[in-house]
Amino acid sequence: MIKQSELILNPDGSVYHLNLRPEHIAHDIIFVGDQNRVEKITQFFENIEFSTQKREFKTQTGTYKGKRITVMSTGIGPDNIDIVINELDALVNIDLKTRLPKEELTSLNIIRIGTSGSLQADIPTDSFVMSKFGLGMDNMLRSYQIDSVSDKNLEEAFIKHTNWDAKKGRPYVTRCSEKLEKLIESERIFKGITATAGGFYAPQGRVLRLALQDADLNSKMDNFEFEDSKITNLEMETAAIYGLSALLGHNALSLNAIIANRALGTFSDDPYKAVDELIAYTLQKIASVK
Ligand code: R1P
Repeated sequence: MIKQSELILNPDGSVYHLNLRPEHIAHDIIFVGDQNRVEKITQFFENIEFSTQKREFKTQTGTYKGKRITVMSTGIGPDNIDIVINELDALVNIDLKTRLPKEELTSLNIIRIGTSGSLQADIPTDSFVMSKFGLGMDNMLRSYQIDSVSDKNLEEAFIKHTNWDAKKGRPYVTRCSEKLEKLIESERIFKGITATAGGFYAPQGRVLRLALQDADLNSKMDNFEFEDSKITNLEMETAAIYGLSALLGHNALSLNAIIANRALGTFSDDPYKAVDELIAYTLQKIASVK
């Protein structure tokens, strides 16, 4: 039995941070970072059956073209992803009354629609990127036993190429769900490795008043290549989502609208438009599976 202190439930039986009970979520889930983006997606739904918010975790469940979908904001960063994916998994794979893992497990389909900066000059602003791999530089996943889901060869190649300082912990690499990759891919979507940072400024090479541990890291990332895959973009959630989903048996895919090009130093003239287009594209693909 999982102790009360380990799986914390609210008085109404909902999971601690997400404020959700099992009946509140669909098995197809869209993650966004920003809570204000939840309704940008659910505005297209025929109906919304459930809505709640606690802290940055806003959830709405409804129906789009006959398909039940949950849209949820995760806030920023891998630490939030640890909370969101564990609590979602508890909703489907732990009996909250007996506090025991279920014998029959459910796999959720989780698709992140995010915004991100491109590291490659030839991946322009307003394009879409699908993360085939998530390369975690954040260490969150390292608290779990990850050997079964991490790509050691890619990890090693990245560590060697960047001369990665071991004091920052060992980067980890996990792959997207092949099932969702096939469902969503098309010619208009760039594919590659998404690097996930545990912060926004120095962890992504930004300097305001503090010097970087490795000022050349972003340019080393730009020219890293592994079996035809390059690091396309840098954000703060994908590797954590892929790693925890793979460990718990869920299918995950991360899509990003590119709103900045870090290689060229440019920013989209209309970042909202790119995100709206990616939302429309993703919804249509999810609804196509009956
Ligand atoms: C940082 O500004 C946030 O924006 C990006 C990063 O991953 C981070 O969460 O993604 P979202 O727009 O999806 O939040």
